[in-house]
Amino acid sequence: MSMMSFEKKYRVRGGTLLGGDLFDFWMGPFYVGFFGITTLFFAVTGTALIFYGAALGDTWNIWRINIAPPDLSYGLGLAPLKEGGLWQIITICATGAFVSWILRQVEISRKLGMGLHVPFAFSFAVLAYVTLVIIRPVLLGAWGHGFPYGIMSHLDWVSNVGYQFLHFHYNPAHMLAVTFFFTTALALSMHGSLILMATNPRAGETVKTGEHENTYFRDDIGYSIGALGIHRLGTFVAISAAFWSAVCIVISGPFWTKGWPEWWNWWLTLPIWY
Ligand code: 07D
Repeated sequence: MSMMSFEKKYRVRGGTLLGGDLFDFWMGPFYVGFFGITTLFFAVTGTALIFYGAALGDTWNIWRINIAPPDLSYGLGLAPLKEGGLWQIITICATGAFVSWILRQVEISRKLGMGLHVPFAFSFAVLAYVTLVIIRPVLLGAWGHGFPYGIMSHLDWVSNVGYQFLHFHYNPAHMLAVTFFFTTALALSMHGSLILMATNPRAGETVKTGEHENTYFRDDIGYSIGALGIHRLGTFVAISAAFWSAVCIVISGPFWTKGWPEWWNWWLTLPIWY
């Protein structure tokens, strides 16, 4: 089926979660939808507020622009715009845009009669963000625990929070998250290069098939996970990276207040040593 006739077949109304036929149309290649509109609203409002916040600051140096959360003394209350209130509204806008984007992905999947794998996977990235700016600050009792919006300032935040726990590399969930991030990069580079070497041959050579791909990996490492398997593995390792990232930061403070190296003392106190 050519792309055009396929599009005609699937570009029909229905499958929406909210709003019925409202905004149930396409603009060029883009599906609009109710949640496309809400995404646009939140993204434009949030971006405008970031510019406003930057204008209030003392620099237009892209690296140094900073929109900070309220002081800890505001607790979980609302702060004046110029004292963290902007950060609070930008956080609402960012969360609104990310959640709208997930729901738009759900609607597109439903229209196409496909599974919800993409929105499910993207939800884990959003979970990591929401954990940083909503869940953990709420558990700690102050919006001031969220990270500031700025390139250098958020890096400073990561460093400061890391050293509050003495040595963040000893956080077991951070270890898992980092390992899953690295494994994701390894798996994607192996998969991407395999597909390129099979399907994008030198001029004059034929495109190879799955047989070649499987045989390559059986010859190379003794095992081929297969065409479906590599995508299952990729989804698993990528989702796990974001999931353990969310865990590593939500436990830092709300559930563990000492240095992370100390957490490992359970190993030294195991009964097998006595
Ligand atoms: C949060 C993004 C979601 C994306 C979305 C969609 C936009 C932009 C704009 C809102 C999760 C699009 C987004 C369009 C939004 C606006 C304005 C993804 C998110 C929704 N660390 N560490 C991590 C490593 C050290 C520390 C995660 C490595 C030190 C702290 C990851 C090393 C110390 C925190 C990671 C290392 C330390 C982290 C981040 C190496 C400091 C976190 C990735 C090699 C001294 C953070 C949930 C992530 C976290 C986090 C990796 C070192 C501290 C696993 C490889 C030892 C305090 N570190 N780290 O989760 O877990 O992205 O966040 O040394 O809070 Mg670490």
